[in-house]
Amino acid sequence: MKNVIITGISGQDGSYMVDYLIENTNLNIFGAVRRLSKPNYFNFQQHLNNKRFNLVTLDLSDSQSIDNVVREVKPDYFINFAAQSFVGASWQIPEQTFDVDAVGVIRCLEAIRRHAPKCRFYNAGSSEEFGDVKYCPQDEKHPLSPRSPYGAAKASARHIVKVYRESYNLFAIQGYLFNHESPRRGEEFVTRKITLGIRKILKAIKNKEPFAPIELGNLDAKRDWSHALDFVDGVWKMINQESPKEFVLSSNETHTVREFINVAFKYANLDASWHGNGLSEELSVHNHLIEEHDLKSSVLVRINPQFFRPAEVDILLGDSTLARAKLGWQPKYSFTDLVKEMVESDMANECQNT
Ligand code: NAP
Ligand code: G4F
Repeated sequence: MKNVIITGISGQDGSYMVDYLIENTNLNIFGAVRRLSKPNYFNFQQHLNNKRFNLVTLDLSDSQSIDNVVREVKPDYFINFAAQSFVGASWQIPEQTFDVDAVGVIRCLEAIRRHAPKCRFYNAGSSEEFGDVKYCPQDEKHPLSPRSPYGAAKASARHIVKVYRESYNLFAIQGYLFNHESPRRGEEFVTRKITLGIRKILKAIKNKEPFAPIELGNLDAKRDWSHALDFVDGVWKMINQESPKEFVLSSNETHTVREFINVAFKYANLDASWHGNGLSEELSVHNHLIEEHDLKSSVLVRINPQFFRPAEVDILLGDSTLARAKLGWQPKYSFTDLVKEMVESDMANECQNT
C-alpha cells in the first residue's frame, strides 16, 4: 500500500484532503501536526480511529522533524498545506512567515531528495504571488509580483520547487491556487469573519440584545472565491499527472468583499442597505426590521482602518482553462453555493464559543 504525508491537517485544506483520500483511495495517510500547547484535532477527529490514518508530529520550522518523518514513512506522495497562511499577519511576523512558507519548503525538499526521491511533492502556491496584477484574468504565464511578505515567501517557494525539480529530477510542483473557502475556513479570513459575525448578530437579535457591527477593512478588494472541496480534488489531479506541470485553480469569477457581504446577509434573511462612503460607509438593517423585531442596534457592518493592509492586492481573477482541459478538473460549487453553505453552517453551529 502507498503512503502519503499531508501537512496542515488541522487547517482547512489539509483536513479536506484527508477526508478526500480516505474516501477515494486506499492510501496509508500520515497526517502531520505541529506541537501546540493546546492540540487542535477538531477538523480531523473523525479519522482518529481509522487504521489508515496515522498522526505524526512535524514542524516546518524544524528540519530534523521533517527529515525523521520522511525517512520513516518513505512517502509516495507529500502534500504540503502547512503554512502561516494569513496575509494580514505576514507584516506582523514576516520572518516567521518566510521561515515556514519558504525555507520550510526547502526542508521538505531536502528530506525527500535524501530519503524518498521518487516521492511526488505538492506545495501550496497562491494567487497572492501575482500580487500587483499586470493583466486579467491571471493564468500560469502571469509574472510573480507579490505585495506582502506572505506573497513573497510563496513566490520564493515556487522558485525553489522548480530548482529542486530541475536539479534532482524530483516530481515537485506548486499549484497557483486562488482563494478557497468553506465552513472550515480560519476565523480571521474575511469570508468566515463575515459569516461568524452574522451568527453573532442573529443570536443577539433572537435574544433581544444589542449587537456590535462586523468591523472590516477594504470592501472594494476583489477576489476569485471557490469552495475548498473543489480544490482538494484539483490538487489530487495535479499531483497525479504524468509529468510535473503547475496549474491555476480558480472559479474564473471575481467579486468584491462588499458583494460577499450582500449575498451573505441575503441568506441570513436580514434586509439591509449601505449608507455613506469611504471610512464612513456602513451597512444598516432596514427600518421595517428595526420596528418588527424591536432591534436594539441597527449597524451591521462598519469600516475599521485597523483592517486595511500596508499594501493591497486590489483584484484577483483567475483563468483555470488549462487545468480544466489538461486535468479534466471541473469545480462543482458556484459563488452563491459557497456563501450559502458558509452562512448556514455558522447559523447552525450556535453552540460553538466563537
Ligand atoms: P489554514 O487553514 O490556515 O491551515 C494552515 C495549516 O498549517 C494549519 O494546520 C497549521 O497548523 C499548519 N501550520 C502552520 N505553521 C506550521 C508549522 N510551522 N509547522 C507545521 N504546520 C504548520 O490554511 P488553508 O486555507 O488550509 O491553506 C492551506 C495552504 O494553502 C496554505 O499553505 C496556504 O498558504 C495555501 N493557500 C491557501 C489558499 C486559500 O484560499 N485557502 C489559497 C492559496 C494558497 P496549526 O493548527 O498548528 O496552526
Ligand atoms: O480573506 P483574506 O484575508 O484573504 P487573502 O488576503 O486574499 O488571502 C487568502 O487567499 C490567498 C490566495 O489569494 C491565500 F494565499 C492566502 O493564504 C489566504 O487564504 O482577505 C481577502 C480580502 C483582502 O483584500 C482584504 O484586504 O478581504 C479584504 N478585507 C477587508 N476587510 C479583509 C478585511 N480581510 C480580512 N482578513 N479581514 C478584514 O477585516
